[in-house]
Amino acid sequence: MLEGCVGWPPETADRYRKLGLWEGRTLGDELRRWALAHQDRVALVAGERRVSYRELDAWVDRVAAGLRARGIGRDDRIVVQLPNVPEFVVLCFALYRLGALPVFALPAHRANEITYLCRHAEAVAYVVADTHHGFDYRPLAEAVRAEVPSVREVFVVGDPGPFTPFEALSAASGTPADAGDARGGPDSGDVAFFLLSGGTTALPKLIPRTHDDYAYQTRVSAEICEVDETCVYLAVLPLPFNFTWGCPGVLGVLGAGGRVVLATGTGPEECFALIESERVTLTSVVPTIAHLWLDGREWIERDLSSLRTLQIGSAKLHPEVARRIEPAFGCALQQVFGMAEGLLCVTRSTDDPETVMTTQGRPISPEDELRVVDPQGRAVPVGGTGELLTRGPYTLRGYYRAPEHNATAFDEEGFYRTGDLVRLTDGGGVVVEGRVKDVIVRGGDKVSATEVERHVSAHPKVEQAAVIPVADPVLGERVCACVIPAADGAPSLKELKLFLSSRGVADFKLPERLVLRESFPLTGLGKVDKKRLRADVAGSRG
Ligand code: J2J
Repeated sequence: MLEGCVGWPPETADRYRKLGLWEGRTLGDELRRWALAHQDRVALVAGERRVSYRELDAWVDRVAAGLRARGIGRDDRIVVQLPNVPEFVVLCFALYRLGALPVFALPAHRANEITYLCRHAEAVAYVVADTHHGFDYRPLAEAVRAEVPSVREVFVVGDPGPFTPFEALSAASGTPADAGDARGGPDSGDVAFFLLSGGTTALPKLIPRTHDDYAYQTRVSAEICEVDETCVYLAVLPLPFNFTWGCPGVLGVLGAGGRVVLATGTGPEECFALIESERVTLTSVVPTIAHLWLDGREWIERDLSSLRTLQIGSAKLHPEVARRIEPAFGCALQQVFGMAEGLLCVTRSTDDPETVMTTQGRPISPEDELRVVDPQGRAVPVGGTGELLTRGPYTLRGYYRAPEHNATAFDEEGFYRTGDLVRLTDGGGVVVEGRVKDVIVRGGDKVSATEVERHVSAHPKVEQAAVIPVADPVLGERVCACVIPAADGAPSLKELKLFLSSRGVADFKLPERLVLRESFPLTGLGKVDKKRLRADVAGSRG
């Protein structure tokens, strides 16, 4: 196991292998098998570009050879920050083949997040697009390079500016990627890549996912979602999101010989046009996008009859909205409750409609273990609400290089404390009732309150800050900064936003509401009582 990672206990790993859950193939090998099986079928569609399985496999080999020629190999970390372009898929599989480890950054991340990720992972390279949605990533790359000396190389998809063009990686016709180098190729039990946690800590945690565990997750979720060769998946959400990459997402659909269509935005006009023209059968969105699409359905004339399933997850989908999906889109709704850390729950096509409308599904694996506990850690009877703890064949046992955090994020039996408050139904369904973790779910984006507090508190006009969610009809929740001003005056919301942006904080984390207070309610232990603060703020106009 890579330094800084926590594996499954050997006897547990053995069991998962014996049960045939972990099949012993790396993700790079998997693509080779899929390419042999599906040859000239179209694997990827992006605008006018169509890439067959065979072409994808060969492109991956060329890029892997190019990376290896630049000294990138097994266990090296590479921060990948690309929008939904074919190069994302190609690069990740090239790294999987080399045993080098992509760290999945979101396109919305800025210097604050990227610098941290590069430093924490001691990344040797950083891969960006030239520009995306009006943002130029090259100056960001320059700033990151200046800050983090381990980053030797920056590769750019598009106009490279001062850096190496991504295209240069595939120019050389080297030896096949799996010819290996001195460090050897990866083993299926090795870490394949890092997802980011939507976590609670001041800085995002890195989630190691192994080849075995991720291959299992994507294969099983594809089976449950009845994905086959006829599946056309529209990747609407960012590719680096676990939901899009592997639930079943890109990997599950490629594994079944289906076709992946990459969307560049989430708006109903673009997405409906793609669904119509590519005859999309499956896609996955967050509730906020589902809302926009429901509205869009009223004025955008498109033929969406190819859609079979719309997956919705990442934030709570309210039953009233859930009930509108099937009539509006003429397809089945599938609720998805997942987390980058592992556990994935989905509703099934065979579930009765009430279960699909009112639960967030049940686990995809019979080996997923779920416990619902009260604040003292005691089991709550079925039907009661408590914190969800889980472990299983694709749920992490520890964050990367985070021993202190791991000591509290997991219990002594290796169960991961999700921070979600849930209730289990008699049928084994999970209903998400709330959360105990200090996170704001804005649309599908997770914002750590602690992280934003750290930045807001650094403002000279802020004495103390507490960041809380406020309810919002469109996004579900928005970020609200509650501030006790410093003696010499209070900051305005605009000042705070500019201040956080200047610190390189991603836009989706910026407070959208500011509440000034002379003091905060405190708990018996002297900590800010956020529950009361939330109730106060909800009951006032700021
Ligand atoms: C309520 N809260 C939900 C749901 C996730 C599939 C789908 C989503 C994610 C994801 C994912 C929810 N109702 N249906 O990784 O594979 C909240 C919970 C959870 C957190 C995880 C996937 N679905 N959530 O959203 O790592 O609070 O993963 O713990 O970004 O999102 O966030 P993240």
